[in-house]
Amino acid sequence: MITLALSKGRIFEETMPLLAAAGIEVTEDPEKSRKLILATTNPDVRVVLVRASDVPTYVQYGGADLGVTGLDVLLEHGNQGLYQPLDLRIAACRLSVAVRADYDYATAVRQGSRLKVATKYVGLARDFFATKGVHVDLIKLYGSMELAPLTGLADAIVDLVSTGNTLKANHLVEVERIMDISARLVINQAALKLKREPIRRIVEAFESAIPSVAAQ
Ligand code: PRT
Ligand code: MG
Repeated sequence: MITLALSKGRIFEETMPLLAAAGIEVTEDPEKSRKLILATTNPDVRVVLVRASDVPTYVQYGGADLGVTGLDVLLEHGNQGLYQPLDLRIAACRLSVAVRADYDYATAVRQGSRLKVATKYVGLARDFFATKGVHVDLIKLYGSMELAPLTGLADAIVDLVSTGNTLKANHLVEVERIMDISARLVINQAALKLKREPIRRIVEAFESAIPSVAAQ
Protein backbone atom coordinates (compact mmCIF):
# COMPACT_ATOMS: atom_id res chain seq x y z
CA MET A 1 0.00 0.00 0.00
CA ILE A 2 1.22 3.49 -0.89
CA THR A 3 -0.01 6.34 1.31
CA LEU A 4 -0.01 9.91 -0.04
CA ALA A 5 -0.47 12.80 2.40
CA LEU A 6 -2.35 15.84 1.08
CA SER A 7 -4.04 18.83 2.68
CA LYS A 8 -7.57 19.88 1.80
CA GLY A 9 -8.04 22.87 -0.46
CA ARG A 10 -5.65 24.04 -3.12
CA ILE A 11 -3.00 21.34 -2.56
CA PHE A 12 -5.62 18.58 -2.89
CA GLU A 13 -7.28 20.17 -5.91
CA GLU A 14 -4.07 20.94 -7.78
CA THR A 15 -2.62 17.48 -7.08
CA MET A 16 -5.64 15.71 -8.65
CA PRO A 17 -4.51 16.25 -12.27
CA LEU A 18 -1.06 14.89 -11.38
CA LEU A 19 -2.60 11.79 -9.81
CA ALA A 20 -4.82 11.39 -12.87
CA ALA A 21 -1.65 11.27 -14.99
CA ALA A 22 -0.61 8.29 -12.86
CA GLY A 23 -4.00 6.70 -13.62
CA ILE A 24 -5.22 7.33 -10.08
CA GLU A 25 -8.47 9.01 -9.08
CA VAL A 26 -9.64 9.72 -5.57
CA THR A 27 -13.10 8.21 -5.22
CA GLU A 28 -14.42 10.58 -2.55
CA ASP A 29 -14.78 14.36 -2.33
CA PRO A 30 -12.86 15.57 0.76
CA GLU A 31 -15.10 18.64 1.01
CA LYS A 32 -18.19 16.42 1.38
CA SER A 33 -16.83 13.50 3.36
CA ARG A 34 -15.56 13.56 6.93
CA LYS A 35 -13.20 10.70 6.20
CA LEU A 36 -9.50 11.29 6.71
CA ILE A 37 -8.40 8.30 4.65
CA LEU A 38 -9.64 8.33 1.06
CA ALA A 39 -9.59 5.35 -1.27
CA THR A 40 -8.52 5.71 -4.89
CA THR A 41 -9.21 3.80 -8.08
CA ASN A 42 -5.88 2.07 -7.49
CA PRO A 43 -6.41 -0.42 -4.61
CA ASP A 44 -2.72 -0.02 -3.67
CA VAL A 45 -2.85 3.76 -3.26
CA ARG A 46 -4.67 5.76 -0.60
CA VAL A 47 -4.74 9.44 0.32
CA VAL A 48 -4.60 10.72 3.90
CA LEU A 49 -5.84 14.24 4.63
CA VAL A 50 -3.72 16.20 7.10
CA ARG A 51 -3.22 19.84 8.03
CA ALA A 52 -0.98 21.54 5.42
CA SER A 53 1.72 22.17 8.01
CA ASP A 54 1.64 18.50 9.10
CA VAL A 55 2.44 16.97 5.69
CA PRO A 56 6.26 16.99 6.16
CA THR A 57 5.88 15.44 9.63
CA TYR A 58 3.71 12.59 8.32
CA VAL A 59 6.18 11.82 5.56
CA GLN A 60 9.27 12.21 7.75
CA TYR A 61 8.04 9.64 10.29
CA GLY A 62 6.48 7.26 7.76
CA GLY A 63 2.82 8.00 8.51
CA ALA A 64 2.72 8.56 4.76
CA ASP A 65 5.12 7.42 2.04
CA LEU A 66 4.70 10.53 -0.07
CA GLY A 67 3.25 13.98 0.43
CA VAL A 68 2.59 17.23 -1.37
CA THR A 69 3.53 20.34 0.56
CA GLY A 70 4.29 24.00 -0.11
CA LEU A 71 7.95 25.03 -0.18
CA ASP A 72 7.01 27.51 2.58
CA VAL A 73 5.90 24.69 4.87
CA LEU A 74 8.84 22.50 3.88
CA LEU A 75 11.52 25.14 4.56
CA GLU A 76 9.90 26.11 7.84
CA HIS A 77 9.78 22.42 8.85
CA GLY A 78 13.32 21.59 7.74
CA ASN A 79 14.32 18.91 5.26
CA GLN A 80 15.27 16.15 7.70
CA GLY A 81 14.30 12.61 6.72
CA LEU A 82 12.66 13.67 3.48
CA TYR A 83 13.89 12.58 0.08
CA GLN A 84 14.68 15.01 -2.78
CA PRO A 85 11.64 17.19 -3.21
CA LEU A 86 10.31 17.41 -6.75
CA ASP A 87 9.01 20.85 -7.76
CA LEU A 88 5.42 20.22 -8.92
CA ARG A 89 4.93 23.88 -9.95
CA ILE A 90 1.40 23.89 -8.49
CA ALA A 91 -0.12 26.08 -5.74
CA ALA A 92 2.28 28.81 -6.80
CA CYS A 93 2.63 32.02 -4.83
CA ARG A 94 5.38 34.10 -3.25
CA LEU A 95 6.55 34.82 0.26
CA SER A 96 6.61 38.57 0.80
CA VAL A 97 6.91 41.35 3.32
CA ALA A 98 3.87 43.63 3.48
CA VAL A 99 3.07 46.75 5.49
CA ARG A 100 0.23 49.24 5.83
CA ALA A 101 0.05 51.53 2.81
CA ASP A 102 0.83 54.51 5.09
CA TYR A 103 3.90 52.91 6.71
CA ASP A 104 7.29 54.06 5.35
CA TYR A 105 9.12 50.73 5.30
CA ALA A 106 12.11 51.95 3.25
CA THR A 107 12.84 54.74 5.73
CA ALA A 108 12.40 52.46 8.75
CA VAL A 109 14.92 50.02 7.24
CA ARG A 110 17.36 52.78 6.25
CA GLN A 111 17.26 54.29 9.74
CA GLY A 112 17.93 50.91 11.34
CA SER A 113 14.64 50.89 13.26
CA ARG A 114 13.64 47.75 15.07
CA LEU A 115 10.64 46.30 13.23
CA LYS A 116 7.81 44.28 14.74
CA VAL A 117 7.06 41.52 12.26
CA ALA A 118 4.10 39.16 12.58
CA THR A 119 4.23 35.86 10.72
CA LYS A 120 3.50 32.15 10.64
CA TYR A 121 6.98 31.73 9.07
CA VAL A 122 9.22 32.68 11.97
CA GLY A 123 12.24 30.72 10.71
CA LEU A 124 12.10 32.06 7.15
CA ALA A 125 11.45 35.62 8.37
CA ARG A 126 14.35 35.46 10.86
CA ASP A 127 16.75 34.29 8.12
CA PHE A 128 15.55 36.91 5.65
CA PHE A 129 15.88 39.90 7.99
CA ALA A 130 19.18 38.64 9.43
CA THR A 131 20.64 38.49 5.91
CA LYS A 132 19.40 42.03 5.29
CA GLY A 133 20.84 43.21 8.60
CA VAL A 134 17.46 44.43 9.84
CA HIS A 135 16.64 44.02 13.53
CA VAL A 136 13.22 42.47 14.08
CA ASP A 137 10.99 41.33 16.90
CA LEU A 138 9.10 38.36 15.50
CA ILE A 139 5.54 37.68 16.59
CA LYS A 140 4.32 34.18 15.82
CA LEU A 141 0.78 33.96 14.44
CA TYR A 142 -1.16 30.96 13.13
CA GLY A 143 -3.39 32.79 10.64
CA SER A 144 -4.87 36.06 9.37
CA MET A 145 -1.48 37.78 9.39
CA GLU A 146 -3.05 40.67 7.43
CA LEU A 147 -4.79 41.84 10.57
CA ALA A 148 -1.59 42.45 12.55
CA PRO A 149 -0.49 45.77 10.98
CA LEU A 150 -4.09 47.05 11.01
CA THR A 151 -4.42 46.60 14.76
CA GLY A 152 -0.97 47.84 15.75
CA LEU A 153 0.23 44.36 16.67
CA ALA A 154 3.04 44.62 14.10
CA ASP A 155 4.71 47.02 11.65
CA ALA A 156 5.04 44.39 8.96
CA ILE A 157 3.99 40.85 8.08
CA VAL A 158 5.69 38.03 6.24
CA ASP A 159 3.00 36.09 4.37
CA LEU A 160 2.14 34.37 1.14
CA VAL A 161 0.76 36.44 -1.71
CA SER A 162 -0.76 35.10 -4.86
CA THR A 163 -3.17 37.52 -6.59
CA GLY A 164 -2.48 40.33 -4.10
CA ASN A 165 -6.23 40.78 -3.54
CA THR A 166 -6.09 40.02 0.19
CA LEU A 167 -3.40 42.66 0.74
CA LYS A 168 -5.31 45.20 -1.34
CA ALA A 169 -8.58 44.54 0.50
CA ASN A 170 -6.80 45.29 3.78
CA HIS A 171 -4.89 48.38 2.59
CA LEU A 172 -1.53 46.64 2.76
CA VAL A 173 1.28 46.83 0.21
CA GLU A 174 3.97 44.34 -0.72
CA VAL A 175 7.40 45.87 -0.04
CA GLU A 176 9.74 42.88 -0.46
CA ARG A 177 9.53 39.61 -2.33
CA ILE A 178 11.41 37.03 -0.27
CA MET A 179 11.04 33.98 -2.51
CA ASP A 180 8.86 32.21 -5.05
CA ILE A 181 6.89 29.31 -3.61
CA SER A 182 5.35 26.21 -5.19
CA ALA A 183 4.36 22.76 -3.97
CA ARG A 184 6.90 19.95 -3.65
CA LEU A 185 6.55 16.18 -3.70
CA VAL A 186 8.35 14.78 -0.67
CA ILE A 187 9.14 11.11 -0.11
CA ASN A 188 9.93 9.09 2.99
CA GLN A 189 13.48 7.73 2.69
CA ALA A 190 12.73 4.24 3.97
CA ALA A 191 9.63 3.94 1.75
CA LEU A 192 11.73 4.88 -1.24
CA LYS A 193 13.91 1.84 -0.59
CA LEU A 194 11.16 -0.62 0.38
CA LYS A 195 8.55 0.41 -2.20
CA ARG A 196 10.87 1.62 -4.92
CA GLU A 197 8.87 0.46 -7.99
CA PRO A 198 5.38 1.75 -7.15
CA ILE A 199 6.86 5.02 -5.88
CA ARG A 200 8.98 5.43 -9.01
CA ARG A 201 5.85 4.96 -11.17
CA ILE A 202 4.01 7.72 -9.29
CA VAL A 203 6.99 10.09 -9.36
CA GLU A 204 7.46 9.58 -13.11
CA ALA A 205 3.77 10.15 -13.82
CA PHE A 206 3.81 13.32 -11.69
CA GLU A 207 6.94 14.54 -13.48
CA SER A 208 5.33 14.03 -16.87
CA ALA A 209 2.25 16.00 -15.78
CA ILE A 210 3.94 18.98 -14.12
CA PRO A 211 2.53 22.16 -15.66
CA SER A 212 5.02 23.70 -18.06
CA VAL A 213 6.59 27.03 -17.18
CA ALA A 214 5.06 28.56 -20.31
CA ALA A 215 1.55 27.56 -19.25
CA GLN A 216 1.76 29.44 -15.96
O1 PRT B 1 -5.67 27.00 5.86
P1 PRT B 1 -4.93 26.17 6.89
O2 PRT B 1 -4.55 26.96 8.10
O3 PRT B 1 -5.54 24.84 7.17
O4 PRT B 1 -3.54 25.77 6.26
P2 PRT B 1 -2.75 26.52 5.15
O5 PRT B 1 -3.15 27.95 5.04
O6 PRT B 1 -1.31 26.23 5.37
O7 PRT B 1 -3.27 25.71 3.88
P3 PRT B 1 -3.69 26.25 2.45
O8 PRT B 1 -4.43 25.14 1.79
O9 PRT B 1 -4.34 27.58 2.56
O10 PRT B 1 -2.28 26.45 1.75
C1 PRT B 1 -1.49 25.34 1.41
C2 PRT B 1 -0.32 25.81 0.58
O11 PRT B 1 -0.78 26.46 -0.62
C3 PRT B 1 0.58 26.84 1.23
O12 PRT B 1 1.49 26.22 2.11
C4 PRT B 1 1.27 27.48 0.02
O13 PRT B 1 2.42 26.74 -0.35
C5 PRT B 1 0.21 27.35 -1.09
N1 PRT B 1 -0.44 28.63 -1.45
C6 PRT B 1 -0.48 29.14 -2.71
C7 PRT B 1 -1.06 29.50 -0.65
C8 PRT B 1 -1.47 30.58 -1.43
N2 PRT B 1 -1.12 30.31 -2.72
C9 PRT B 1 -2.18 31.69 -0.84
N3 PRT B 1 -2.54 32.64 -1.54
N4 PRT B 1 -1.33 29.49 0.69
C10 PRT B 1 -2.00 30.51 1.24
N5 PRT B 1 -2.42 31.61 0.54
C11 PRT B 1 -3.15 32.66 1.32
C12 PRT B 1 -2.19 33.70 1.93
O14 PRT B 1 -1.68 33.24 3.17
C13 PRT B 1 -3.07 34.93 2.08
O15 PRT B 1 -3.84 34.90 3.24
O16 PRT B 1 -4.03 33.40 0.52
C14 PRT B 1 -4.00 34.78 0.88
C15 PRT B 1 -3.43 35.62 -0.23
O17 PRT B 1 -3.98 35.28 -1.47
P4 PRT B 1 -4.19 36.44 -2.57
O18 PRT B 1 -4.57 35.68 -3.81
O19 PRT B 1 -5.29 37.31 -2.08
O20 PRT B 1 -2.88 37.17 -2.74
MG1 MG C 1 -5.05 28.72 4.40
